[in-house]
Amino acid sequence: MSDVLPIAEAIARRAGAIVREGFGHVRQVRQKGVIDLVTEFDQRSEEVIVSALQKEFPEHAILAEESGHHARTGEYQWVVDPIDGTTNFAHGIPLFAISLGLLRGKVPVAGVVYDPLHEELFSAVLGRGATLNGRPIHVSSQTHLGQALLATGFAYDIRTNPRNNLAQFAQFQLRTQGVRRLGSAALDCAWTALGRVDGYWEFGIKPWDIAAGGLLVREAGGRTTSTEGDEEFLSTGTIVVSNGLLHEQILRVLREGDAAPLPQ
Ligand code: LIP
Repeated sequence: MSDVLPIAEAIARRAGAIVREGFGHVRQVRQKGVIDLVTEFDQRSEEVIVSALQKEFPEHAILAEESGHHARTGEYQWVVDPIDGTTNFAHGIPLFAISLGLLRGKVPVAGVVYDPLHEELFSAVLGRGATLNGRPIHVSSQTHLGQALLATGFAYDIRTNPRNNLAQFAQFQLRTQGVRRLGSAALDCAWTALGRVDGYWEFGIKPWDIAAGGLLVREAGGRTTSTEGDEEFLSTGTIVVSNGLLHEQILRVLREGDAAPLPQ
């Protein structure tokens, strides 16, 4: 599996070069939904990634955000977000990433999250640790939720879905050092793996947003589950990643809401 990673990293860098050049020069923004956007650079990035993966790994299936499922019969599937943080990218906010995750069945076994503006390439292979630009990374050592910095996001159906994360956002704001909304799930996970933030949670999230990032956190010594605490997180549409030390405290706030204890 470790021979897959350099190829995935090179593909992410090629797509990242296109996205980096397009930043600040978006000319085509299409509404995919009431909030959800796609630009010409999402499309171009995905075309480069999908064609390169099909050339390098013809027997692997691909699930890509913009072009959907490219079926194959084997056990391996790539899960691709050509720009995670499209809203940021379209508005000129410099926080977005390319995310490539490789699944064996339902289990993430390799992942790359690349922030092309800041030249930060996060990588991981199952059982072999996580790196940033080739150097090993590790989650934070924070044990107290009241002193933790978390991240979260809001799904595109926030205006109609009663489970829109606004109550949870308030509950965590009262119980932590703060909650950041970066606008990129892949970077929320990568920054947790690096220890920049201590944890992240989200509802209504897609596999292509979190497949690579969920593995990064596990391989950096943290924990990745659904918001119910299930290890098999990808099929649930929810995620909690943390440094592991805070995980049960985060799950408790999600479970108990306003009844969860406030920091002393
Ligand atoms: C985004 C995620 C973000 C989430 C947004 C959206 P996209 O992905 O990275 O965390 O809150 O709703 O799903 O659409 O920019 O690839």
